Amino acid sequence: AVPRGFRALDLESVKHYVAARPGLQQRVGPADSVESWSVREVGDGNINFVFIVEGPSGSLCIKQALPYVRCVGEDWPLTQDRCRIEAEALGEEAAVCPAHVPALYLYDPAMALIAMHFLAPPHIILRRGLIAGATYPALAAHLADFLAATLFHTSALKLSTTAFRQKIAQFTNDEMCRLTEQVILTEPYITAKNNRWTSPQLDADVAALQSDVAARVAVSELKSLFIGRPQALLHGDLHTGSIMVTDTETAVIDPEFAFVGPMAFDVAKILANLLLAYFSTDGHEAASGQSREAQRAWLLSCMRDIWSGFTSAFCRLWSEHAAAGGDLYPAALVGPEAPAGPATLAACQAAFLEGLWGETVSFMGAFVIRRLVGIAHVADMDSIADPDTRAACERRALRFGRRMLVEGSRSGLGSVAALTEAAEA
Ligand code: ADP
Ligand code: SR1
Ligand code: MG
Ligand code: MG
Ligand code: MG
Repeated sequence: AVPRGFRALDLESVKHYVAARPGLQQRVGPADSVESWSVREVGDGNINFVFIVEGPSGSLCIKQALPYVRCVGEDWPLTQDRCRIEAEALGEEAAVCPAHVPALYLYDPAMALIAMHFLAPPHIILRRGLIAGATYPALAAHLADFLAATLFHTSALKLSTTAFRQKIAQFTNDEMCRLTEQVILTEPYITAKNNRWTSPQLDADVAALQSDVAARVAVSELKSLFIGRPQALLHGDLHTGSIMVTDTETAVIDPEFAFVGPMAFDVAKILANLLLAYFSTDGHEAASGQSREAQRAWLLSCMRDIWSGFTSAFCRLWSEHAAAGGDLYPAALVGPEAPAGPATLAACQAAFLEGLWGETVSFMGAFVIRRLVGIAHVADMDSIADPDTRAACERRALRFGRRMLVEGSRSGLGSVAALTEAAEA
């Protein structure tokens, strides 16, 4: 149900909303200057409305969840509890990784709204920067730290199993998880009215995917992981549209899909979206006549650096907490005082990372495929105007996506280096 007292804000009413709340108003300007404030709606995501309010003292970002999916309209109702999830997830992320999360100033449950720090220009959505041909030297290290901190500290490697189960309950996020199950893990593999693709160029490719038994088996296994492997509090939608960057800073926004699920889901989503950017570069090169060779090399090195930086930082945290960590690998088994404790810990970590890589590759496949065949595409591809050029990029991505989904880390994709090499082939 829509919360009591809820009203959708517009360009005018958002100013008065801010002006009436001293904690917000003082960030923008004196209350009597409100008529001079400027407001713009900048929401370019699929789901919500985002306002930037600017005045003589500064600025503020207001994000409001209406009771439906923005890109579809009122025909697709969606829980406004996603705003609570986003506020609470931002809090969890900020507690362990404040450098890479926008500060949250207010959560208003009745208005299904959050107020947060405005990531001012030159901050840009990473996907937009990549489409323009940019590279970001600090990105891989920042994302590696974000992934390691958020995934380690919210797992039972760090928490007691009691605290961990409480987190599962707090972030059940049923409707948002069901949305993911529908649009990522089901619809691309069947005939569904939401699906779209570059037609007629990809018609045969999509028909082949939708009669591909091995792909259906693989995506069904992923759905089983998605619903049945609570490992850590995930961001839940960690694509390149959920990251704002400058040359030196990285901020992760939009965790409204947060839930306790398989760690591979977050790791794979960012890697898959970098790979989509990689496969789109031929199209941007053709349109502009400017070489994307250096960006291509950077995109693949960024994927390698995210994986290696994440796994190093994650295992470092795990080792540092081994003597007094969570209930999953208790000190009595793996702590420095336990007989063979350090050797046991190293073996546990190696087994963990091997399993994580296999799941990551398979999820990457599903994330690439859904952006080519499902309801929500990526601007990396959609911005390639010529349909034949676009379809050529998409076909290459679709084939590689299918390979990742079905083969996982088997047959030539056993490491991130092997995967990036195979993507180039
Ligand atoms: P959705 O949930 O609909 O995807 P997002 O949280 O991704 O919404 O926000 C949509 C857009 O609003 C982003 O792509 C970005 O351009 C802008 N935005 C969101 N949060 C901020 C922020 N804190 N600072 C600056 N811009 C933001
Ligand atoms: C209606 S599908 C919307 C998609 O956009 C979000 O960012 C998620 O990726 C979701 O699957
Ligand atoms: Mg978004
Ligand atoms: Mg969102
Ligand atoms: Mg995706």
